[in-house]
Amino acid sequence: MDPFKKEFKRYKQRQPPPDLSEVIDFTQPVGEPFKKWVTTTETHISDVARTSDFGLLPSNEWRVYGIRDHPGFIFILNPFLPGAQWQWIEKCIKDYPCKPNLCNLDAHMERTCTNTIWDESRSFESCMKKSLLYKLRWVTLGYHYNWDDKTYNKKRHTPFPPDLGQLMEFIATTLQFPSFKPEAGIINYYHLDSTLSGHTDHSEFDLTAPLFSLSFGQTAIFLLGGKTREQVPLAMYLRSGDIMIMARNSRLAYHAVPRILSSPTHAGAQSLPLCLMKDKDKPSENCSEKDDVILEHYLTSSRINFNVRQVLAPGKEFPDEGLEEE
Ligand SMILES: O=C(O)CCC(=O)C(=O)O
Ligand SMILES: [Mn+2]
Repeated sequence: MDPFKKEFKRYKQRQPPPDLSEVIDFTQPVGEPFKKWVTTTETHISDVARTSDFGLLPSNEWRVYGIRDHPGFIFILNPFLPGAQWQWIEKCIKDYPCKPNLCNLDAHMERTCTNTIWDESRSFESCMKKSLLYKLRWVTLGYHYNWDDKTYNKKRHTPFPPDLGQLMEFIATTLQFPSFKPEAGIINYYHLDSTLSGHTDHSEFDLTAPLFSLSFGQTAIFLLGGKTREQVPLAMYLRSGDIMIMARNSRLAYHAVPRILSSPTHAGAQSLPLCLMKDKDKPSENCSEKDDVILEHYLTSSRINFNVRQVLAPGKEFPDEGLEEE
């Protein structure tokens, strides 16, 4: 078994539980044992009015880290304003699964039925886990990744959601990637028993552009390896709100999610991460109380990750073979 797979299996295993003492925890001060790996980076100050529009802290307050021996890997510790992650979580649950975007459920039902995933979950009341929402595994945006042949195709394209595109361009510019174009997105929906095995994301034509990844809900253990499976990966926590970027030398690094961890239970019930706890005295702006209950129920046992890629090199079209297909 290669070293990447070995670490994947170690963190996936439930009994006996794995030793988590070497999982990099960016919420902790960079002391022992992590200082041998972690470096800190300053970001420049961006337009403060725009950061708050996106629900982000002013960028000079972001805590930005790198990892020694993984140049091009960037980690931003939850830069969202209190409560602001919900606007993006709601979009991932209510809006982005709808057409014209594609999702795993399209294979099992009329394509337009996936427009009603959210409404359907509202009718399930006490047994929400039986609803379609809990069967959602992925949504693709923009140039839709084809899972079977691992390609993008010029014809499998719908407009990238403008709100998400603007968020990604803003984050990219703040991190000094001003020419990044959000052209393809994958939203992954994980439950507490989900995993994602080791892989590289190499199907985009422009592999010099960074890949941006945002996480919401329950915590993942994320493995970051090197260019081959022979390099022993580092493990780190990806928590709600955290942003991770794979750029330059790390763009083609092997990575995986061997484990989703649930937040500590409260009074015997599964709970939300602290940063998602709502102030019960303040009603949500756009959501009814019932919507809040469904969203919170979902997030107590789920993780949402969206990752956004640039597919084409600046000014370049799809290569010819892309035109022939479909
Ligand atoms: O869930 C994650 O953090 C990683 C997702 C991922 O690697 C992918 O969709 O290619
Ligand atoms: Mn990936």
